[in-house]
Amino acid sequence: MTRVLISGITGQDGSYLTEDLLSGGAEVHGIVRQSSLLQRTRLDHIPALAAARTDGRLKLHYADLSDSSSLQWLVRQVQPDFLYHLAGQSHIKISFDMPEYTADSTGLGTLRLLEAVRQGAPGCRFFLAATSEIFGQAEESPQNEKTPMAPVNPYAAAKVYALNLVRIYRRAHGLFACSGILFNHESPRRGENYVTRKIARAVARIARGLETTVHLGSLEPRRDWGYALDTVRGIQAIANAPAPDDYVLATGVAHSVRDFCELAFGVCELDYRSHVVLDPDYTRPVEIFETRGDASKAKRELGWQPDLTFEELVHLMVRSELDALDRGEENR
Ligand code: NAP
Ligand code: F7E
Repeated sequence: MTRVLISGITGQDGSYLTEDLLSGGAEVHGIVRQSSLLQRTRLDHIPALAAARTDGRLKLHYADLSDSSSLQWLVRQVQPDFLYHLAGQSHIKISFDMPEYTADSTGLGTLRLLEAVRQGAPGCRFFLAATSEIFGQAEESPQNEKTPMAPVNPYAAAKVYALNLVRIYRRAHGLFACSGILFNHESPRRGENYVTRKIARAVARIARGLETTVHLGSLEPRRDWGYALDTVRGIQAIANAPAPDDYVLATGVAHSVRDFCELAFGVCELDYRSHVVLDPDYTRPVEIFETRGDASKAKRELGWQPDLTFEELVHLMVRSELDALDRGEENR
């Protein structure tokens, strides 16, 4: 049975990846960190996961990206065939407020995990969730694996460090270390302080009369927004490729925050202009105006391409928020 260790199992991507891996028959081990609440909202409600915890195919272990000894111990104990490294502080505005913490969890956390693999399970395939943010405001569009790295925020700088480490460990130590240069990917499980989920949630609450406005930063930035489940399929294809390499995963199409608002409010026949309040609290010291990825290498070498369109994604996210409200629940 394939044994997989996931850092970031409680996050958006980690929860989808876990469902996929369990349905494919793998044994999944997840890293969770100590907190005052035991609720893990993206995992707790999934019946297949509850069953897998009972039959021992899903195990959660306490560790932290800041704590080498727990990571070293865990990798030695589990002896994973694959390690999907998805954990870290990933919010860009917060990375300006907490640059040192971001560098430690996202940058050094990757080093600690790579060392744990090199010393304790050198045959393990290591996957890093890298990001389109490494390109900053790129001079070329769309961006591909050869586009120069030019980070403009502390999160992106930490991911550049992490991606360089993956390349170094691949070359210097012969590890199967690979990465996905992931463009934005969204879903009903996206964190509530990312713009797509924030808008989808607000639309549902406004439509049901619970709120009247949503405060946003700039509406002009454009992002290559894909669907998290498509990305999670791509991540697995990269980790299972014949040789370790880095691949862009993207849709190739960019839309503005304004486009997202227009469509999302449109699902409930609302006009975003009556409900969106521009608020400088949600702008950033440096903004990237457009990201757009070229995933032709992943398509050519791995046969990967995204399925869900932008319009379908927006509908899915708003409908999911409406359904959760109508069931009397908060969405996970
Ligand atoms: P997410 O929902 O924010 O999940 C982050 C995960 O990391 C959570 O499980 C979190 O645990 C865990 N974590 C954070 N700090 C940790 C620490 N110090 N020790 C152990 N675990 C820690 O992120 P996501 O959207 O699934 O993204 C997954 C990865 O892809 C991230 O590395 C992100 O940078 C990268 N990425 C994402 C996107 C995107 O559009 N989603 C695009 C490019 C790259 P808690 O639940 O305890 O907080
Ligand atoms: O912002 C603008 C904001 O925070 C998207 C992370 O997963 O993808 C994500 O980073 C755009 C930006 O995602 C608000 O300024 C306007 O231009 O949803 P976001 P992001 O910054 O693109 C990359 C690829 C990652 O790797 C990251 O980990 O929307 N925006 N108003 C806003 N953004 C937020 N969050 N909140 C607002 O109110």
